[in-house]
Amino acid sequence: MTKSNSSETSQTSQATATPPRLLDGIRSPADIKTLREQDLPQLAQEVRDELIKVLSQTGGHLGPNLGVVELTIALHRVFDTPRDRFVMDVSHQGYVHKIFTGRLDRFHTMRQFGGLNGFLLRTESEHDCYGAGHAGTALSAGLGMAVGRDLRGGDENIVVVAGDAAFTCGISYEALNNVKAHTKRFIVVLNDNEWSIAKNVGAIASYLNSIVDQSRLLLTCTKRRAISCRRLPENRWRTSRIKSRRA
Ligand SMILES: Cc1ncc(C[n+]2csc(CCOP(=O)(O)OP(=O)(O)O)c2C)c(N)n1
Repeated sequence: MTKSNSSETSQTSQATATPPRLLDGIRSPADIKTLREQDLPQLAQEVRDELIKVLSQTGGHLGPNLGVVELTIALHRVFDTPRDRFVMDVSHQGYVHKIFTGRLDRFHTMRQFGGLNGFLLRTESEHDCYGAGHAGTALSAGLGMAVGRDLRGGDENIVVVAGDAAFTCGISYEALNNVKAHTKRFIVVLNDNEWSIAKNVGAIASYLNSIVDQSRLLLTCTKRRAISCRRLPENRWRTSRIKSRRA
């Protein structure tokens, strides 16, 4: 090969070389915090690509994890596991959390013999504070952790992530009913993607849809000040209550 040929080849290979992934630089949640905000969409896309690439080989909970990519990035930017605790309902949506907590290099072993577990698992990582598998347990488990923290005088955050189907489980209501009486610091993220194993049905699902739709409308109203928020039935009700209290 002549000198000019070899330099052409190296230029071509430089042009076609894949740029390094941001994802490969994420060894722990601390690395997510160092990224610039404008790089986060790229990170999210790389995570989605990784999920699709691996899960198309191993099987696993693809949809629930594709649905929490941005949410998991946000949680790890704001909170500090393992000090703070993420309690994910069912925990089938914990794959992105696994990827961000030092398990990317083993991600291809997901649900294989001797490989990563398809759910969060306390023996797998210090970042997994609770392993589930059953739906509906996260709020109760998280509340127990919050009460324990308060008794100990701790200040870590307990963050429960529960789907809209998890919210239809009886023990979720038992926990919600007890939160106010037992702790003042309890963070619950309702991940309402309108899906359970199939499309979610029932009164709770319709109610959640209606409050999400209302808050979207309210946001639109707030943005476009020209539209009067008083058009919202809920708001009209509130306004009339306020008026009657003032009268
Ligand atoms: C007690 C119990 N019943 C049923 C299941 C099967 N199951 C696994 S995931 C899931 C739906 C979870 O939906 P949702 O809470 O909305 O979370 P998403 O998958 O949408 O993130 C169900 C019913 C289970 N794990 N545990």
